[in-house]
Amino acid sequence: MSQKTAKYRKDYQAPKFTIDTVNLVVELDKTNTRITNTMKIKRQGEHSDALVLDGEHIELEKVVLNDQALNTSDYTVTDSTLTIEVEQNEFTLTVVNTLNPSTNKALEGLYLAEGTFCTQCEAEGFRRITYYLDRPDVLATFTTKVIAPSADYPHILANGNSVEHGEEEGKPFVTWHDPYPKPSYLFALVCGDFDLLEDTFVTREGREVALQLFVDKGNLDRSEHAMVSLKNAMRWDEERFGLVYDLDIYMIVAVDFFNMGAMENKGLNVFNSKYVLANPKTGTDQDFLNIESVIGHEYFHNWTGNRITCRDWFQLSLKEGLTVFRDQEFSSDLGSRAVNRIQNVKVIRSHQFTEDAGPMAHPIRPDKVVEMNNFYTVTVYNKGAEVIRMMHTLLGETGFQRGMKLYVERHDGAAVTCEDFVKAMEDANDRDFTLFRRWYEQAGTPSVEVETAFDTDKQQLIINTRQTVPATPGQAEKRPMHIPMRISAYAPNGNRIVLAENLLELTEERQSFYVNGEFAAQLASNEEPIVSVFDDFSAPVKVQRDLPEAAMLTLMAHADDPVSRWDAAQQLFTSRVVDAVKSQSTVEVDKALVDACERLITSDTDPALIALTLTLPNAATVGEYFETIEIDTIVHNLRQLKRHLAEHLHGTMSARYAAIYDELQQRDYRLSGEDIALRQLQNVLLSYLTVAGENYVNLSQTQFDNATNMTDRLAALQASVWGNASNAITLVEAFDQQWRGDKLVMDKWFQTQALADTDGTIANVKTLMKHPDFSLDNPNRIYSLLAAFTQNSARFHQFDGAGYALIGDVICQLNDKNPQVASRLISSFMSWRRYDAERQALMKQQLEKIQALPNLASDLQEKIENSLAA
Ligand code: B3K
Ligand code: ZN
Repeated sequence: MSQKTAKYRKDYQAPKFTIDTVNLVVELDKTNTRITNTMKIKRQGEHSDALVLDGEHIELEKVVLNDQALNTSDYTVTDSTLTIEVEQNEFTLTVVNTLNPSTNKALEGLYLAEGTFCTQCEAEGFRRITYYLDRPDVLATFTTKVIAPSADYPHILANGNSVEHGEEEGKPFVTWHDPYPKPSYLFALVCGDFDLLEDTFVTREGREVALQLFVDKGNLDRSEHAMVSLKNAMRWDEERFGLVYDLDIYMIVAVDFFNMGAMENKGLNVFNSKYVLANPKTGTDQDFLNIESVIGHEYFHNWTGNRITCRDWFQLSLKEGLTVFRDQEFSSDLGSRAVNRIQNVKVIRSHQFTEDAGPMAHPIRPDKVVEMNNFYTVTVYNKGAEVIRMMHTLLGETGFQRGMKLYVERHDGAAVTCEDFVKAMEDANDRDFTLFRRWYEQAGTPSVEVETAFDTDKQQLIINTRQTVPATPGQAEKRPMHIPMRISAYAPNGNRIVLAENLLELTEERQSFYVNGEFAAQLASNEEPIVSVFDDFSAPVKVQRDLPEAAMLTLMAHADDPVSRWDAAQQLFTSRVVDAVKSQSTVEVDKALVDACERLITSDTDPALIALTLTLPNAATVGEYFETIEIDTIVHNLRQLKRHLAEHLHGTMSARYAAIYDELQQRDYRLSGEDIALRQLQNVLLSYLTVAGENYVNLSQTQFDNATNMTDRLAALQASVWGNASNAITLVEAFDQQWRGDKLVMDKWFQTQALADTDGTIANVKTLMKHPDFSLDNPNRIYSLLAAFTQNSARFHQFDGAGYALIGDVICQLNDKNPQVASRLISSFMSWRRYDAERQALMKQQLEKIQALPNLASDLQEKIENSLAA
């Protein structure tokens, strides 16, 4: 393949031709699948341009135009296009081509893995199946006849409703028809042998929808939760968004070989089995919650993505930001809103802020793309969801839903832009979002300085703000953003003070706000209010503020908003680590902080919130406070902070741990909010106790041995391994013995060891790559062992460069095999300039080694070029 060149958002042109209907006949064969693709095509507008179809890694056999077979001189084929000079304005074109699904290890297009034929077309995989206008603004009605290789493949699936089935020359076939016009990226077919879980859902209009969940043989006992989640998602979307499912059948297939989490193909979702299969013995509470969230996400795409799709790939956040927002709301309505919000904030701070500060920084609607697969990022997805959430904050639920309704009315069945979404929100609410649009235009994390004062005479709160947006690649100059800032105020004793306004809108670089309130009711004459800003993380910004410790402790204990309470604690921890690193000393804990933690542990606060509050920020989050990331001292001080807290609090911690442990022992495992929260706290306490000293080793041992569920067993293993406890090896071996061969479960075991901070970690990761359950062909194994290792700040960044070399070598091996997975692994090298000179040199060396590969994949090429550019 020739190297790809950059595409720019500004160069968008409407398609020269459209395709109204597609008739596919797919004759599946392990090594030589034949596709006969008949398209009804129409010229768009007045022009005489040739028809240029996309096609890659496929063999052209024949081209037929209006029943007339073409000579090879009538068309031109390159390794990425098929060009045909056509005179007619409306015509039927049939293209016949072949491909080899067995050699497709990139898992893009049509591939065969462990006996299952499967497709993945987003973003540009359909062109690896047949020649086509493979772009999201060409919407066609698909009819797909799939002929299985033999009777060994009883389940033959594609999008829409099945309209015919039978047998041809001993081979079973099924024909599917999808009545909803769709872009090619939503095409799917699956063919294999599965166990099937069936159910039904009755829509609020009274229509019955058949629900089918296909899983690998023998896995029915792990599929219940996915089905329950699907039904919950269907109900929730009706109730909260008024959106109802449209086909008679909804199918989900779980496969073991899949590059990402799942794919929202119309009526036929394909899922990574990790986001379907779990029962209490094999899956953790977090697995169950992830399944609910991903099942919801793909289902919600049926409206936000499929019925209303993207005009071009620069608009990806149109569907992804919005759908992530919707899945976050789904999880929050069904479970704990506070816990969900805090977890989402953590993702932004530890991953998105880093991306925003690095060489691949891009606005949520990028302007320039080489390899589209590189733009399925935390920025497009998670910052994109924050941008939608800010609109929700500015408009309120009623206004936001009014905007949604107008958006759906206007654009159902069309391929549209982020601008169309913002316009619908504006028009439905009579608001002006001119400035707000900068969130779509500007990359980089805004930084907001906040100073507060109290005017005793006027009884008025004064809030001074200054916002800056840093320069990012290709965007030197930035303009101020429209930033919603939620605020609340408290007396020093924690009592809430009623304010005249709780939502301020920042729109200029510097602003002063004067806020009235019922101060006298709460404050003694010598007291000043304590102000909490960015409650509920109301904007994805970094806040700079000098707030006295005493005020932080008040907010930690008393802020109404649970996110702000959690955040105050995080700031207290972070500032200690940052100060220690900056002054080259070792972190200290003082009585005030210890007492605050002690009060929290013994309080009747939601145990999940206690757990989250006690979980220290990770090194990546702390690293964002530095220009040059001094990784050794950050890691060292975080470890010390945890040890100090454990040493001061082990008495309180072990008492609470024992109380929860005993309570949970009394009953069977339940996947209830209450029990999930208790297990979460129990297991965070266990991780502290394990570093408190050898006295507590028996706790992880007992919990591991007696666990009736994976949440407790894995937590015991992790506490022991990550706490470098003396029983770590025993537990690692016991887990291997119990679960070897059960690949999804073994992924947890790989990941736990990849994240261990010991001198032997790198050697161990290399050994684990030879474990019978490991394989470089399977993305899940690579993510659990190797991508996890890149998150191990202490060992990936080990001073001798051994961590870099390990991952660099793997990327080289994956370049030809699976570039999308290789590209994920290289992300951790992107911010090489943020580290010290020695590490910079070592990381750059790996980047240059990879860059020198013959046939460097465009995925890697784009990231390396951006990161090496000045
Ligand atoms: N839309 C897919 C992601 C496709 C990634 C292609 N490299 C899953 C999702 O966001 O729902
Ligand atoms: Zn999505």
